[in-house]
Amino acid sequence: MIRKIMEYDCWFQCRVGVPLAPCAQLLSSVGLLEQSSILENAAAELSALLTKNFAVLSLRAEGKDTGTLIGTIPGLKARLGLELPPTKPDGFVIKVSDTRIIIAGQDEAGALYGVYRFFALLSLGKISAKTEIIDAPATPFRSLTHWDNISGDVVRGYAGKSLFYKNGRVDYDKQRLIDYARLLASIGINRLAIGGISGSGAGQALITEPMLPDVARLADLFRPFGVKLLLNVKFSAPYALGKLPTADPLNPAVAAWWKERADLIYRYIPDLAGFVVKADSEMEPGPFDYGRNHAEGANVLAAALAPHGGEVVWRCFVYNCAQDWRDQSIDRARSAYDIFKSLDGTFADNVLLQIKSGPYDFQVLEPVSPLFGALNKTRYTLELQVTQEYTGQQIDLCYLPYNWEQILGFDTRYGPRSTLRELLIDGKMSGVGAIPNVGLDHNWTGHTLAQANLYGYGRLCWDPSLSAELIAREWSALTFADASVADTVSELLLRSYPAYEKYNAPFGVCFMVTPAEHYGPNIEGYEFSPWGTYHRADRFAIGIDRTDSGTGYVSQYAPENATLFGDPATCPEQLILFFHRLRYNYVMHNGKTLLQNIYNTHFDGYDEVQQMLELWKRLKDQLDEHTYSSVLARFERQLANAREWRDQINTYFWRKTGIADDKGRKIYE
Ligand code: GCV
Repeated sequence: MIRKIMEYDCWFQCRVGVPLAPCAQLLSSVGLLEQSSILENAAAELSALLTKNFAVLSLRAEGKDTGTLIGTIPGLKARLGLELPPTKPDGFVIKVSDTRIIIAGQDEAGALYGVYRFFALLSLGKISAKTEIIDAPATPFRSLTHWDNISGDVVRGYAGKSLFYKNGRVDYDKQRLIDYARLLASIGINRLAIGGISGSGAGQALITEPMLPDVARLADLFRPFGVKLLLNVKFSAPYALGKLPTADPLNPAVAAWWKERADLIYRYIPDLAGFVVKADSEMEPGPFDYGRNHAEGANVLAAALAPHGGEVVWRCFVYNCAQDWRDQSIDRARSAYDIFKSLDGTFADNVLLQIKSGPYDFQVLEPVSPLFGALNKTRYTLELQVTQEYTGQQIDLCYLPYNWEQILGFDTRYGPRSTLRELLIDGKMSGVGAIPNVGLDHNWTGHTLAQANLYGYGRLCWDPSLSAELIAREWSALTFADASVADTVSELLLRSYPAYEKYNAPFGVCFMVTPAEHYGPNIEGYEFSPWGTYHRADRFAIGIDRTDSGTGYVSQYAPENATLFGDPATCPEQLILFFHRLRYNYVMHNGKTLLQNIYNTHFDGYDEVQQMLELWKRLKDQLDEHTYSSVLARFERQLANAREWRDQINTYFWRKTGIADDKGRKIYE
């Protein structure tokens, strides 16, 4: 039987046919003894989902202790004397017995997360008569930052227009946003930043009175789902909006302006989570404009938010984007560490530094930023990119949790338990933020299989020890009811990142992508430009020497890592060109030269995509026509893209070196 995928419903597909026993009877009423908007929503969500997806009539029973009982652990103890094991904030307990199913949160949000987890497990056929689960998120801050402009365009968006704005106004489909809130809550996301991030399209208008009522309505919409809003604000607001002559953070009038503005905003949105700021980056204004440092910049906003319990998410993506490419003494990769490390301990307690995963910019193969683990007295978060800017723009299949698993596994070597995963779990890192991949496309993400990236992001924020494979299997099974289809889809997901790595810029050299647009190859597109991302290939060699005889970047890592990366013999080869300038005849671990490895990976990458496409074609008779053909069309475009990468890269190096492929495969002149 072909079951049609409702692409709009993402991981909430119809499950009619999945046996509800042993608890079918208990699901027919959903009891709630406590009152709060989140708990009421949790109960409403469960009954609605059961009715819609399992076709069982599940009635809400407010004020009653019936079949499936939803509540908080303290509330259930007070009302019914139930002793449930305590868990962490946002955590939950699920307990199935003969007479009752209990879904109890440590707090209200925890109950909601418990409901969605219960529903997912029920959909997967994993709830039994004895199920007992205690679960809690690793970290309290699990956020998404929208880069949507108020014009309705989405910066680096590949799934249609903005969910929030149209033509310079807050303008949205309310049901769509409720459905979005459900998706977010179901994977544990609890912060959502809105307002554009860069340039004139930024939504700084959102913090002005004509628009604050609109923002308040958005906050109302997300609140029952446990999602608090953050606002992207511009450092220049005091003069851009406030008619002050300056935004100097040490000027008392500027501090007073931010305080007044925060007071105003909180009158509309009392539970606003805070601000997100991109300063001194890519032409954005910032404290450097006044000779101030980034702690001075962040702290003035933090002081304004502190009385309201708000936080400042201050991005560490700060670098010189007006670099002279001739000048080899500047290394953009050094920037975040150079600027922020020495400020450790000078940020206010309600500042969270948000550090991009790598020192450059979400490249396919890029080392983890040396700033992780290096800050001891400052709260910080990891920044990832779910939207596929450099990873195929939701045309190419590229399953990002594969890469995030490696990032989380990176050992900073600062003391015991020093992988990013452990830093997060132990609370030394304060959370995770990312740029989402959604828009108004009916399937949310352009490429239907890119829904797995959004799902995987939330699941990893919740539990960073989950494997990419487990998440792929879980998402596939939730989305594709047929087990053999789900298996094939998981396989495709898991093969996709390594394939993408192979046909993209080789061995961590980064930026060989079409400038500005960032899709498809342009080998020298960034070479003679001000952006600071060069590979400096010549006839003999390629890459940047970032050892101490070069830019010294490698010494920003803890000594063990500096030693590891600093020697080509021990440096992970996937990243070797990020750290070293190597001659083409450099012999790699497999006994082949660097050049031959570049040729091989590019031929292989294309072949991989061809095989993935063939694998997808095998699903033709098991999928509905729309899902099948829309994904097929993307695979066909991906194959064309992989071919372009393969041929442009291989031809480029063949022309530079005049050294042929040892297998004699076709390389164009
Ligand atoms: C919104 C990259 C993107 C920019 C983005 C920037 C950022 O440079 O290309 O579009 O700006 O990252 O993270 O702020």
